[in-house]
Amino acid sequence: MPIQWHKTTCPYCGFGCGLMAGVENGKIIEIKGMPGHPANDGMICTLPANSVPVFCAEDRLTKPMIRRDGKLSPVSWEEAITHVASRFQEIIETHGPGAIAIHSGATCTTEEYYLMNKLIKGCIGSNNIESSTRLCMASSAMGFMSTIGADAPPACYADIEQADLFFIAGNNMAISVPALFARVARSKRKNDAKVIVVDPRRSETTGIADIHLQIRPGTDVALNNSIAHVLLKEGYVNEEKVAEYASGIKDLKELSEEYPPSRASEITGCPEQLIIDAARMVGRSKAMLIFWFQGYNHSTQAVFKNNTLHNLWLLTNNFCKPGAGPLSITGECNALGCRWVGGLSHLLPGMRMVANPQHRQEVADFWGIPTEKLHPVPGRSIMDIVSGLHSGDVRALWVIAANPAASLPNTKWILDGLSKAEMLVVQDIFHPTETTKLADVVLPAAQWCEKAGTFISSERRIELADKIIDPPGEAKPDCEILWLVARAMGFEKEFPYSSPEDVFGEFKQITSGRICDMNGVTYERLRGNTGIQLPCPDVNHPGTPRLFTDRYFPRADGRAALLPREYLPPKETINEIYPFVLITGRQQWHFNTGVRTKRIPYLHQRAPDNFVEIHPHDAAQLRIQNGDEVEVSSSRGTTKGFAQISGRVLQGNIFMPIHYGGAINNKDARLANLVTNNICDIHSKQPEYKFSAVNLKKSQPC
Ligand SMILES: Nc1nc2c(c(=O)[nH]1)N[C@H]1C(S)=C(S)[C@@H](COP(=O)(O)OP(=O)(O)OC[C@H]3O[C@@H](n4cnc5c(=O)[nH]c(N)nc54)[C@H](O)[C@@H]3O)O[C@H]1N2
Ligand SMILES: Nc1nc2c(c(=O)[nH]1)N[C@H]1C(S)=C(S)[C@@H](COP(=O)(O)OP(=O)(O)OC[C@H]3O[C@@H](n4cnc5c(=O)[nH]c(N)nc54)[C@H](O)[C@@H]3O)O[C@H]1N2
Ligand code: SF4
Ligand SMILES: [Mo]
Repeated sequence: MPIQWHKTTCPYCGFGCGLMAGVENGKIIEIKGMPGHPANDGMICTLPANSVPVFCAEDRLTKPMIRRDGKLSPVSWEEAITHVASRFQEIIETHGPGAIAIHSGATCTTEEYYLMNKLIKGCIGSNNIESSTRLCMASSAMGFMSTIGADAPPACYADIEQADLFFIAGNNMAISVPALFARVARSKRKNDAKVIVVDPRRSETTGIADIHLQIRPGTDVALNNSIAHVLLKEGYVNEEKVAEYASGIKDLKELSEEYPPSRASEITGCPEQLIIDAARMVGRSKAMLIFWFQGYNHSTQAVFKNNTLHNLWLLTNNFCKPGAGPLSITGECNALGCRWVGGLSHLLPGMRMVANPQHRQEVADFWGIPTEKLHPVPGRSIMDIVSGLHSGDVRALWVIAANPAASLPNTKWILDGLSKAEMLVVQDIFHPTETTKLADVVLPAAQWCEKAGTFISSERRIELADKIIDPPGEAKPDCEILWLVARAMGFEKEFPYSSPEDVFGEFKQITSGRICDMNGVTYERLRGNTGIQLPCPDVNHPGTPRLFTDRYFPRADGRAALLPREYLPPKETINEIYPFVLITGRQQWHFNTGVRTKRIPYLHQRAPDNFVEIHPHDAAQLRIQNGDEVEVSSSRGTTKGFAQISGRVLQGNIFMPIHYGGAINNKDARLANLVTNNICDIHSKQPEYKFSAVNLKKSQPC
């Protein structure tokens, strides 16, 4: 039988590349890029291109398991579902709905997020639902909310070819979004566009920069305020025009007075002239496209970094026109879907807020429940859920498609919290993971290509990732597991679905009239094609490439907000005992906590062990040589990796990837989060993963 090719969407980063999966004898044998797709036009990057082995890797979960006498043992689905539902119910009856929480990854489908939200918020009456979006895009979402009044990225990928300046901040897109980087690099070459990169490291992305602002970690707000200072001082801002579409120019002007380039240079460590040059480049640009990522969001000033960056495109009228605007790429493949379904504890489906009484009423009416059933107070953030496990206020946690034991900061504190759960249910595709190892119940899920559902990419494009092959053994699609547990808890009427398509058909109705309106989207319309950009209110609507082109923003006065934000240093401070700043981040060969990628031999062999980038001067002082095993320790724990001595990091900084696990206090410790701090941005509750005070030394042989 010849290979059959099926269209699908990439399950790794949030750029949403169109892929083709080749199937032979019921097995996926090749993945390639889809020619003509509006995101990648045939290109494919390392992770999906090598993902075939993930479908037949040894540790795939094929049967539910329950922990008995300390050991996870296989059971039937019926037993697993009854056990989970009855334990959840007992805990709710004894301790109230707030004792239950769900935490999911951002690779779930829109339909799966919708079911989780309906179950916990609408049926159980708890808002304790979180997702990796809290660790990833919560600050971008909050940044958009405060600046433009809605969590709605306005620009689109077609802008890449029309921009004359790319402002790339805290974003190593050459590694994290290679298809985007390829387009940016091509546009630079063909259109002579300019590139500014702001990053404390010399990264793969800084290679194409005309200006690299190698700032000290955490100092972006001072830099952005100073760029605003130069723009305003040197006549690049038409203040009258700006006031038509944005409020706050007077206050911003006042604040930016305090950030002359000389002061910003002291704070950031960047030469004064380079800051001025960058500001002039911004001022002269006719179409500036802005990208930012975790160098912004993983910070205690995360939302303020977002706000001050938004100030720059607003000041320079760089939005809602071809080639210009803020284009926030999401980390995981359906992070935007997650946000729009309400996958955080303060959100409700269809871009609504828990704290808004009208929104609660609309959702309650839609679900046919009394409004009082929807708790009026936002639930716990994931870090508060862990605090709740420590204090006993949270007793049960259901983890779906996430690996919090490795991905959350300050691992020891996280593991202590997770191990206090009376009921930890983990629904994954692999066992063991750092989190399944702690579970009371493990539920085997079908993965990408083995189930159907929609993903929404960073340019608001909704696509169908259809079922192509059967899942192994008894693994079930996450949707099905969710509705089985819900029904076993007594919510048969609320969960009548028999397919993800049914779920989508219901969910889309609650998006009517919202910016994420998907009423014109059907599985039929999506099948085999390259998706539709939302909003798409009816079946004849072609989709919406750019938002707010009428320059009306959904805020009280219809204008966006210029927000004056003071620079504050990172919350964690270095000291004599912990004199280095640890930055954590990504590399090419692995994805997040590496659960899938470490099981792909080609990828694993390229990057089998963790490393620590060290500045040559620091290495010399500590007598560390390339390849030496080094120990990185903080007040929270110790981890290890191999020294990579390079001028990529500033003196006093070290960098470590996040993709490796390993036990605590043991020679195998490789997990960066053993040492990271769990302080969060107070607005977005997102952890400061990119700034931890640590010590560094050569490991002593045992
Ligand atoms: N290969 C691969 N691709 C991925 C992933 C993966 O694990 N592997 N994960 C996906 C996910 S979930 C996400 S969220 C994205 C993340 O993608 P990125 O955000 O691009 O990746 P990171 O390496 O976390 O951080 C980006 C850069 O921020 C810089 N940085 C650190 N501190 C600061 C600061 O204070 N200011 C500024 N301006 N920069 C700073 C770091 O030096 C780093 O180069 O990647 C996605 N794509
Ligand atoms: N120190 C530090 N820590 C970080 C970061 C950092 O930069 N520095 N980055 C943060 C960011 S941006 C993110 S997004 C998070 C990511 O944190 P997580 O989302 O917790 O980590 P992943 O490794 O993506 O875990 C995904 C899990 O889902 C499983 N899975 C895959 N597909 C399916 C499926 O279809 N169904 C089910 N049920 N399971 C599935 C995988 O096997 C894996 O166990 O990490 C955060 N942690
Ligand atoms: S750029 Fe992102 S979406 Fe595109 S193929 Fe690579 S990982 Fe997948
Ligand atoms: Mo992420």
